[in-house]
Amino acid sequence: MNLNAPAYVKNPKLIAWVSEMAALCKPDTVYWCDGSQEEYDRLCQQLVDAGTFKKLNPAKRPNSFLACSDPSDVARVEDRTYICSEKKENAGPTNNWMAPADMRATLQPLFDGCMKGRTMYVVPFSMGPLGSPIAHVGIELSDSAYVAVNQRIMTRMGKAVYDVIGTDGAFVPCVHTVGAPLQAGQKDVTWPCNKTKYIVHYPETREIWSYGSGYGGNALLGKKCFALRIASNMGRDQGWLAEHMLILGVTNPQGKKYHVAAAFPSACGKTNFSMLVPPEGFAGWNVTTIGDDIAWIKPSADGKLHAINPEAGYFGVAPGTNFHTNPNCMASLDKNVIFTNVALTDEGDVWWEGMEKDTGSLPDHLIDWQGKDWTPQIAKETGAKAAHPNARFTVTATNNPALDPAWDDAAGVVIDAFIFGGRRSTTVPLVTEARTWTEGVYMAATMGSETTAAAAGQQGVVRRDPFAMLPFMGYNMSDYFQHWLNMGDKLKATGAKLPAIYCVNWFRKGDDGKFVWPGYGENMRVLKWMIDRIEGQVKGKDNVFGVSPTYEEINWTGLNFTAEQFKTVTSIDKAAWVQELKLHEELFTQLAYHLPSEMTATKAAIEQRLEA
Ligand code: SAT
Ligand code: MN
Repeated sequence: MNLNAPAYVKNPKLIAWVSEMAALCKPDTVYWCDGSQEEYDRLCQQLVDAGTFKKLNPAKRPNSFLACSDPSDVARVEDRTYICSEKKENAGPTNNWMAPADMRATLQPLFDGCMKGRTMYVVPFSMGPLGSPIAHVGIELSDSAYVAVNQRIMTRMGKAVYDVIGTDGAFVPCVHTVGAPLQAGQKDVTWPCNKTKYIVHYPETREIWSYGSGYGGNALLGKKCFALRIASNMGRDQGWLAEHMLILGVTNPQGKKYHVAAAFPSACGKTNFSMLVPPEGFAGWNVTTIGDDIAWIKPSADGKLHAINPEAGYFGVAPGTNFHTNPNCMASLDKNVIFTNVALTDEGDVWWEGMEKDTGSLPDHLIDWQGKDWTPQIAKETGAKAAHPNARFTVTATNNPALDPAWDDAAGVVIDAFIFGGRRSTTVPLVTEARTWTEGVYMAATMGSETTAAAAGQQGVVRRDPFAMLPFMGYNMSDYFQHWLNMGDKLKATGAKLPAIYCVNWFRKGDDGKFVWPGYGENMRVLKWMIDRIEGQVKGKDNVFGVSPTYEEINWTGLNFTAEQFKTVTSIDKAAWVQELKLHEELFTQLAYHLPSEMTATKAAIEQRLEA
């Protein structure tokens, strides 16, 4: 078939690969995306004509669209996600694995003719600033125009990527299909997908193959598939870190700036934290966003960790976002947004649960994410949600009023502290600082969290989610712990001061079942305590597993939060911790292969302190 490759594509390996994939997938045509605004507008119009997009009222939400997915295709599918390393032990016990040859044999018939009746979009993208020494490029082949336009927002997408690749530069090949070929004359559906799904990674050959889903991390392959699962393998081999972390800048009233990278599981408020607006009592403090989801972090020779956000946009959870929880995000969503699975108002605007907090009331009528009528009465009777709990917005970072001036800096920003946080209604205190790098790695490794709607399956059950990387780890989890320990040793050897490591939990609940900590902007109070610790201005007090603040060490100006409430969110219940350590033990049993001895030694030390 005619590839129609533009003259500026000069890499023979790339052209040969596209040719091979076109021969396999058998699309009607191949279209090479150039990343221009004209192209974006044209593809969006095409999606409107196909019924996949609804154009929102331009007076309310200029140049914005709503897509509603098939109800069976609304989140990442962890049980269909595979790490196909040559050896099973290299995928480790936390990943699904199949031998690469077996997986290739499984996928071959599925991909054969999978794009019939459709266009294959060739989507060139850079994860990170174009040409940055920390960045890497990929090419995604997809039969979804929805993917092409989302990738233009989420990545640096366009023909400039071919200058980086040149005639012989490396790129990560990513193939994606919705798995819904069209027979001649067959009418398309608005959200094509397939019941059968495979999200497959070959770490040795650095390839990604995705079949059957058009949604989020299953389909926008630069995100979790490349920037975390494949990149974690690159990072291990090349001595850097690919992490499920937001990156923020925080400047104090004297103008001194710090950079913090923070890991939380999906849908636990990374976007909110990265765009935090300091509350009353923090005049002169400023928080700026470098990234909201993923960090690539490379050490320099002088022992500093330089971090970039490999993405160029936010694919954030809409429900719960409002002017109280995240005013900067609400401002970002004013224009040029793609919404997926939120509700449509009678005025042609969007709505999701949580917006009633801004307006004081629920809308009288909506079309919900499944195209059904929604009224407060229907919601009351049936519990129907107007927006799917994992409904998302896709928006460019440059829409964010709190965007850090260095967000696109090729050199990245220097990290002063790491934060690890889970969603736990009990047991884990508001904030603790690790006394050593090893203790910090232990805290991150044993993190637990209640599951959210970001993944298909049951919600609200506590599972171990080491480093918030459980669904995103591209190799054996214990080898990853070792990689972190090695990184610490390497930094120490330069004589540099290591970043501090903190463990946080915004989600403790009281006896009434309500969150005790107000969260959102008030998290600034905890952030300030961390900075005070870095500056040696507060002492904290020793704990069974780290150092925690005293009530007096936190700035409470503008917030009525009593010492009693503080105790509720910071207390360590010995009996609960005995149980918690049993869960750590279970995790370590599961991860026994290559588990660093530092992990069991740190656990023993905690047990001793608990007994004392
Ligand atoms: O669907 S995504 O993987 O892109 C979002 C998330 O789970 O964090
Ligand atoms: Mn995420």
